[in-house]
This record gives sequence, C-alpha cells and structure tokens, in this order.
Amino acid sequence: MLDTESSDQQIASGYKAWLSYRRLADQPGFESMAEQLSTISVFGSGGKEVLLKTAVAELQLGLQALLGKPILIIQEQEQMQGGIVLGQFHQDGSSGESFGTRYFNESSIKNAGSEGFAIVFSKSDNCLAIGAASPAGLLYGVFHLLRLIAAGETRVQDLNVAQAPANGLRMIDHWDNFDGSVERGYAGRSFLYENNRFLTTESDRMRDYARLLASIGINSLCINNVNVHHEETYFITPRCLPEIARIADILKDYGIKLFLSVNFAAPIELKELDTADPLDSRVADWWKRQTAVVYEAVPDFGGFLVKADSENRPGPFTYDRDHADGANMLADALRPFGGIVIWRCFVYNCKQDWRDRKTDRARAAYDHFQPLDGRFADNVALQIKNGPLDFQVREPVSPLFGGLEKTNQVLEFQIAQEYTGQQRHVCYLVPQWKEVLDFNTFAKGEQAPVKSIASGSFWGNKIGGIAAVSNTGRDGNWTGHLLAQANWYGFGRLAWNPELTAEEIAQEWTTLTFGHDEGVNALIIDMLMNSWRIYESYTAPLGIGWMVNPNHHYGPNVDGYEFSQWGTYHYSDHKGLGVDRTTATGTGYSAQYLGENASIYNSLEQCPDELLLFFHHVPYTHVLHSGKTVIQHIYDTHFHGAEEAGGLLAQWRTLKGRIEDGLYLQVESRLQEQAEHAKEWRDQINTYFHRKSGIPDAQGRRIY
Ligand code: GCV
Repeated sequence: MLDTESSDQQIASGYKAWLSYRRLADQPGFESMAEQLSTISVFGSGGKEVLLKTAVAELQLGLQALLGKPILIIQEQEQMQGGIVLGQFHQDGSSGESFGTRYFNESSIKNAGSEGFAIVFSKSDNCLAIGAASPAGLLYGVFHLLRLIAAGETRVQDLNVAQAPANGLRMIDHWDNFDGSVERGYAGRSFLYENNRFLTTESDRMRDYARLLASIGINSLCINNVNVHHEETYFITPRCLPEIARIADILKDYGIKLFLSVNFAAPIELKELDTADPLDSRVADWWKRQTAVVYEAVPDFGGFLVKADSENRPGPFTYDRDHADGANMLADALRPFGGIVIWRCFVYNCKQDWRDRKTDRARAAYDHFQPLDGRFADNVALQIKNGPLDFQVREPVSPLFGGLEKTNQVLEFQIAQEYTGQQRHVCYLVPQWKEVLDFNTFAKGEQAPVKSIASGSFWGNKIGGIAAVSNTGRDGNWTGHLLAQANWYGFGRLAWNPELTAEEIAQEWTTLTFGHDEGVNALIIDMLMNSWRIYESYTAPLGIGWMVNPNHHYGPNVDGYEFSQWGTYHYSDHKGLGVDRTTATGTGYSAQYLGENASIYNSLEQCPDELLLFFHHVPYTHVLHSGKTVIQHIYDTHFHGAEEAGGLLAQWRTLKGRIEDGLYLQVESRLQEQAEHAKEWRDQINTYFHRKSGIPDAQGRRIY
C-alpha cells in the first residue's frame, strides 16, 4: 500500500517537488476517470525493455497517489478492453494490425516523432492508449498524462495529444566537485559526491533526481564541473568509472545519457604524456584509448563537455592551436562510439582595464568562434551562453546566434541563480529565457529566432538543443529556495517546448507543487511573474550588470566584481556611466549583430532602455524613452524595487494556513531575507550614484 506518512513529509519539505501527486479531491468527473484508469497493460510481447518498465512503474505510482486506490498491472494483455494501454508504434505505420494502426492516425504518429508520444482515448476498446516510437517517448507520455491529471484534467475520454520535443539535446550541467562542494551551488553541498567519494549508492536521491529530470523531458546530464580539478580528472579512468557506471545505470532507467566534463590537459595531469597538443598524434591516440576505456564502462556514454582556454583552464592555445583543432581531436576519439563533444564558448580575457576602451569582454566569444565557423566536426557542438557576458540579470542575446551558419550549437542557460539572487531571492527566470528564445537574430535576413537556431532546425544542424547549469544540491527541497524549483521545472519544459509561455509554466508548476487552491496558485504565479523585474529594479537596471561582491557574487558592491580591479565594469565617473559598445566611438561590439539589431543597438536613440547602459556611455542626465533621466531611473527603480521585495513577503504571508506549514515557512524566511537585502541594494546603489553624480533625487527622498 501507499506509504502516505513519509510521502506527506516529503511533500511538506519540498523534496517531492512537482511530483508530489497529492490525492485529487472528488470533483465532477473524478469517479468515472478513476474507474476508467484502473489498470495498466503493455501491448504485445514487450514490457521487458528497461524504460518501458520505468514507464509502467511511474504510471502506477503516480495514479495510485493521485486517485488514492491501487492500480493493477495486467501482465498478459489478451483483450484490449479498458484501462490504459502502452505500446510502441512504427513511425511509417508499416506493421499491419499493429498498436499504431489500431489506435493512432497517421498525423499523431508523425507528430510524436522519434522521441515524443501520442495519447488518445479509443472508444471501441474503451481504453486510453499511450503510444510512442521509442520507449523513452512512452516514459514522456506517461509523465505528460500524470501532469495533466495532477493539474486537474478529468476528461480522459476526450484526450488526443501528440507531441515531440523541439530540441534533441535537453541537458543539465552540474558544477559539482568531487570534494562535495558545488561551484555556484546555492542549495547545500553536492548530492553526488563528498570528500572525493561517490554518494550514489547511499540513498535513493540519485534515482529520485532522475525521475524529476525525466518528468520534464531532460535526456542528458553532465555530472561534474566544467572546471575540472585534479581529482575529477580521474573520472575518465578505472579509478572512478565503476561508480560513474552506476550513476549511468540509474540515469539510463530514465532515458538520460551521462556526460563528463574533461580536463583538456588530462594526459599531462595524469602524468601520462608531457603534452596535450591536439595535433600531436600521441595526444590524439591517448584520447582514443581513454575514450574506449570510458565506453567499456559506460556503453551509452554521451560524450565530453569542455571548458578550454577560459578562466585559467588549459586548452589548445598553449600549443598555438585553435578551438577547432582541440574540439575535433576529441571528436575523433568519440566518433566510433557515437559520442559528441560539447565545447563551450565562454572564452574571454578576464581583466578589463578602465583606461582601455576598446578591449571588450562582450566581444570575446564571437571574436574567437565566429571565424572558426565551418571548421568543427559534425559531432562537435558549441555551447553558447545566452548572453555575451555571464548570466547577468539583463544582457542582450549572444550575437554568436546568427553569426554561426555551419556549426552545431547548443544554447546555455544558468538555472543556478549566480547573479540573480543566489536562490535567497526569488527570481523566476523563465520570462528571461523566453525573451532569449524568441529573439530574432536576422540570420539570412529573415525570421530566425534563437529557439530555431539552437534546436538546429534553422540551419539543419545534426546536433542542437539547450543546456543549463543546475540549481540543485543536497538541501531537503533540492534548490534551497522552494520557488527556485520553478526555474528547474521551467527549464525542462521550455527545452521540450519553447512555445510554452512563462505563465503557462508557472501555472503548471504551481498546481503540481501546491495543489488546486486557485487563490493560492494565482498569488504564487503573480509573485513569480513579477520577480525578475523586481530583482532587476533593485539591483542593476538598464543593462549595467555586475555591481556585486567579488568572487562569491552575492550582495551589492558597485565596483566589487573581481575583474574590475583596475577600474569599473561600467565606467562610471562624475558625469555618466555605461559601456560604449558602438562602432563609432566604442568597442564596436554592436556590429556583431545582424540586420536591424546592429543598428538599433548602435543608436543611442533607438537602443531599448533596458539595455541602454550595456551599449552606451551616457550622462546621468540623459533622458530615457520613459521620459526620466538615467539618474532618476536609478533612484526610482531602487526605491520601488526594494518596496516591491517587501511586498512579495506580504503577499506570501497571506498564504499562512493555506499551504503546508513546511512549505510556507521555508519560503517565508527566504522572502524575509530578500526584503532586507533589497534595502541594502537600494541604499548602496543609490548612495554610490548620488555621491558620484552629485544629483539629488527629484522626489527628495532620503538617500543613505
Ligand atoms: C564554472 C562564471 C562563474 C564561474 C563559472 C564560469 C563558467 O565565471 O562565475 O564559476 O565556472 O562562469 O561558466 O565557466
């Protein structure tokens, strides 16, 4: 029977996240739905495939909890009457009286593609059929059905859906270190490692994690930090591979491929060669041998993720080689096994000297990688951060999207809130990601949104997708701030379907996490939807970015960012601020864009307010499109944003007693902290610019 007690505790701590599966209340249609969904069977002789077993087990688990009754699994399905039937179909509809032809029409089968699913109610067999071309598709179909039912759908007899993921690669990257620390981790220590040991077999956490990932469509996971330290260099050797194979096995049950970040200088670090030169045949052979060792332990290994020549990581530059030389050498080693190289474009010169107005970190990724377009092997994909800098609260979209025509590309987001409140502040990032995905790059001079470039559909690339830096850790609720789960959930949902709106995703997540009280959900959705704008307004508006404490990057410090040690990242003086990235007088970065994007950003008149200081250096008295001066905008947004942060807390407090105490209290304490810290931001930023500019607040408010 169901273990309701521990299940309730896990719901109240946030551990079950969006898979809480609260027992549904009796409502019109509930009884007949519950009656309808009493059994699960698998069409044909299948059922032994591991993913299919997972799908059946998940469906049983979910339905039992939601409907509050046992669900029978019928092993030998002879008569196809009643219940839910799972089965695989052939995409060409070729196999005579098969599962596909029995339940689905041609267009559903086509729309399900190779990785998606179709769900339809069959009146003649009185059953709900879930079909897919692959076992992974069946698992996604099961999670989709459970999501619909958990969100309140009772009319299963009207169901007729077919969908496929927009992106082939839907990946989460962990920045976990083998010692148990997590780079930019804000949810406790790593649940993968501690003290150079694997934690995989010590609890069910890895499996629970895989379930959560699969339920939102994630199919790839990189389990170690892109900054590969000495100990993690051994991940590709027999010292660590047996444990890594165990992780891969758990992930495999949920259709997820395991990837590893590798150290480009591994042959040297492991003391096996004295060079890592990608064009040296000894190095290429070393990687071939080592890759074979990895595949022997993990036969369905996904490939390597590489951060090279960036922030002091080794790379091909040491040998006067370029990124294509480095990536292609690794690609050759992976090719026989079907593996891929994901090569990151986060490459820049760290230091920015305020006296030098031409060197520009924002230019770096494009300058390094655009000239290499067409040189990368077909099993290499370049992973490009959404913006040209580093996951700031507001940045323009990286001009590499649109700038690369002959290269596989993967878009990189950061779910971890490094610069957006570190999961101590609520900042729902899905609206930001939507803006990125919908941004028109004007590649080929036409409609060319980032979402179709990243997916590979625009250029017809072989590999494409979206990856994001994980925000999870060992905390009871996975993400530290419970509301940060919405970003994790939202990332998966968007990677599957970038057409979903931020509101739809918030609505889904809220209902699945908190239940069916519409008033509760409306309030939480409202908080989520406002949170990015609020965070931006009391921190770094107008695209200015940074202004954080060095190294850990939390809290206000206008000149604090570590690489601004020789000046500021925003060039503020007593007259004005902002970075001149125009072609005539600045760094020329604006010219990296195509079509009207280049001219709009380059023009002081046309540049949108929210990015003004990213592209232009202006006097404090410059008048924005809003009609306010820049300095007044800074004052107003900081006063108002801090007030709104307090408002979020007040809003949340109206939920006391309406949701589980466990959930209520953990968010309340985070919002208290946010409200306090927002005031600190307000005071520090306003004071700094008040002193610098000498311009008083037009409304005469006291600036500390
Ligand atoms: C993993 C930023 C972060 C680093 C991170 C780096 C990257 O600089 O502060 O912690 O390193 O991005 O994306 O590689």
